[in-house]
Amino acid sequence: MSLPPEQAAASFRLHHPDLVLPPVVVVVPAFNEAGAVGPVVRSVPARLGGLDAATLVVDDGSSDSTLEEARAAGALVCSLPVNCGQGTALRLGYDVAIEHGARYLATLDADGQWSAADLDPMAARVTSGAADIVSGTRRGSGPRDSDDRVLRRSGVVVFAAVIRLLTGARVTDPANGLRVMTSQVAQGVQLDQPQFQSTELLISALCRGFRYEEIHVSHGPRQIGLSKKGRSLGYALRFSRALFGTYLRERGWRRRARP
Ligand SMILES: Nc1nc2c(ncn2[C@@H]2O[C@H](COP(=O)(O)OP(=O)(O)OP(=O)(O)O)[C@@H](O)[C@H]2O)c(=O)[nH]1
Ligand SMILES: [Mg+2]
Repeated sequence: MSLPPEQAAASFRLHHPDLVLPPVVVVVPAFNEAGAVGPVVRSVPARLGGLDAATLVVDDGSSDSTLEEARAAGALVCSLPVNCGQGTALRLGYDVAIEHGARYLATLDADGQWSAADLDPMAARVTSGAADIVSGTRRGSGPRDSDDRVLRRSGVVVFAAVIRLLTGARVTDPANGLRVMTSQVAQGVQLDQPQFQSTELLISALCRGFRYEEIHVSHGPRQIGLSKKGRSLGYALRFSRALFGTYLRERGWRRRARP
C-alpha cells in the first residue's frame, strides 16, 4: 500500500502524462483555503526572475472547495487524499515540479498573507545565479509586519537569533512563507518534517553550503479562513524541536561528508 504523497504523485502523473513545466514553478501548499486560494493563484505573475512561471497548488486533504477553486483559477493541482502537513505538501510539490522539468522553485502560502509580486526580485537573484536560495523577511526596513501577536513576533526574533548563532548566517525571519531556490537546493537538502519545513529547509541548506540571501517582503493579515498553526506556545515548542533536531542531524551529516 503506497503512502499518501506517492498516491498523489502517481495520480498527478496519470492526469498529466506529457506535462513539461516552465523553468519556474510556484508551489502553493493549501489546506482548507477556499475563498483565499483562487485570488492567490490569480496573483502569481506569468514570469518570475525573467523566466516563465507556473503555479502548482498542493491540496493537503482539504474538505472544502480548495481543489476546485485552485483549478478554476488556472493552477495545476496535486491532491493529497488526507491531510499530511504543510512540510509534506511542500516536499511533494517540489518533487512533482522537478519531475516535470522545473529548474527553480518558489513557495507561496494559499492564505493570501504574502504578496506574489514580492517573488519577482527574489527569483531574479536565483535565476541570475547570485544566490541558491532566497527567503523573504518581514524584519528590517520596509513595510511593517502586520502580525501583532506578541508571542509570534517574539518567536521570529528569538528563533532567528538562535539560527544565526548556530549557523553564522544572517537569518532574520526563519518562518517566512516566501522562498525561491534552485532545484539543486531542494534535491540537496534533507526534508523529513511533516509540518515545520521552513526551518528544516533553511538549516539544512545553510549547513550544506548553499548561498543564502533575504529580501524584504510585506505580510498582511488573513482576510478569510483560520490559521492552521494552533496555539502559539505549542507551536513554538514544536518549532524549536524541528530547529534543534535539524541542526543536530546536519552536524552529523557534515561529519560524515568530511573526507
Ligand atoms: N499549518 C498548516 N498549513 C498547511 C497545512 N497544509 C497546508 N498548509 C498551508 O500552509 C500555508 C501556511 O499555513 P498557515 O496556517 O496560514 O500558517 P502561517 O501563515 O505560517 O501562520 P499564520 O500567521 O497563523 O496564518 C497555508 O497556505 C496553508 O493552507 C497543514 O497541515 N498545516
Ligand atoms: Mg498564514
